[in-house]
Amino acid sequence: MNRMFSKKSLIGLGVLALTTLGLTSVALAVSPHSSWWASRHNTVGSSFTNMSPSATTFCFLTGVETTETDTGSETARCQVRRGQVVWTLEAILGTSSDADIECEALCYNN
Ligand SMILES: [Ca+2]
Repeated sequence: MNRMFSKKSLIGLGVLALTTLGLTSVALAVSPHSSWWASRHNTVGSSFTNMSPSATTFCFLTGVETTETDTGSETARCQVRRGQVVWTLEAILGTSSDADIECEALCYNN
């Protein structure tokens, strides 16, 4: 009976070791790909930057800076979207004569 338990323990350790190795390999596969920015100044609307391929990378927002968004209509927004071909980074301003928005993003290989 002790021998059976011992075998099971060994099998359990083997499974644990393989799982750990698998998870480590996945973690090591993620590597930096590229960095991007988009900005818009003084006028309502959207300015966008096409980033890296959506099939092989993932991107996320890393920085935002706004100035002169000091009245009710002066909204400012950064947006990261996964398109069918590429990721896009968008800098969006509401109605304004002097507001600014700057956005930064990073992309990593899947
Ligand atoms: Ca303003």
